[in-house]
Amino acid sequence: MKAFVAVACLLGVVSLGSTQFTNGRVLDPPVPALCAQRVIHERTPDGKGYFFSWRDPALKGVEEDWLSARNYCRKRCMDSISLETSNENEWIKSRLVNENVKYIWTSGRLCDFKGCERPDLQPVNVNGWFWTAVLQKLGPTNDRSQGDWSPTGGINQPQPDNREFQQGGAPENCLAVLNQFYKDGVNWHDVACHHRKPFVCEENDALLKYVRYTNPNLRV
Ligand SMILES: [Ca+2]
Ligand SMILES: [Ca+2]
Repeated sequence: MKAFVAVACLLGVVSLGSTQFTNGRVLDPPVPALCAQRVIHERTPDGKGYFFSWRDPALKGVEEDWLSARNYCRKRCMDSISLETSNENEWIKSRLVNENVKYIWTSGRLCDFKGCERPDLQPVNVNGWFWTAVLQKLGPTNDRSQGDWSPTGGINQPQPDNREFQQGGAPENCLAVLNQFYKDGVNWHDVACHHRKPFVCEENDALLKYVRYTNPNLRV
């Protein structure tokens, strides 16, 4: 299994503070009752459960911005999907192709907020991307053998290109998987976090452990 991550270090500096979110929005904590009732659409061979928003009758056609997608998942002891290995990446891409899904959010984000000043995260557009759900760094974006960034985008530049910001809009701080959006295959793009997309939740060990520990009588 090829790992995408060159440095599998924990981003201890990245607190769960709200500095990364605008308008005072925060990351939601898990809700034990919702964790116990979470819906699992598929499990990988290692037993980890996944939820696909478009397969849920109540969420069909529903799209969320990056933070709301994470919070839907987090209330259920999951988080938006983190694509740490090429196996998992190919697995999710085949779902998008087979089920004709245009794009999804992942937990990937640029560390460009307070707490991200650490030297190993600089320059941030190269070394500052991480999977927020598991606090794990992605490989450098200029090493094209790592990760799955698209070679092109809206202004014919390799991803991440921060296009929307370059054109006077919001910074493209969040990582989405796009399915042939620019006729460029199925691969990773940096996209402004306010865009709304379907999403995939992945069970989160830390949230499950926390809820099981604090609710010993609940089957989670
Ligand atoms: Ca994962
Ligand atoms: Ca982009």
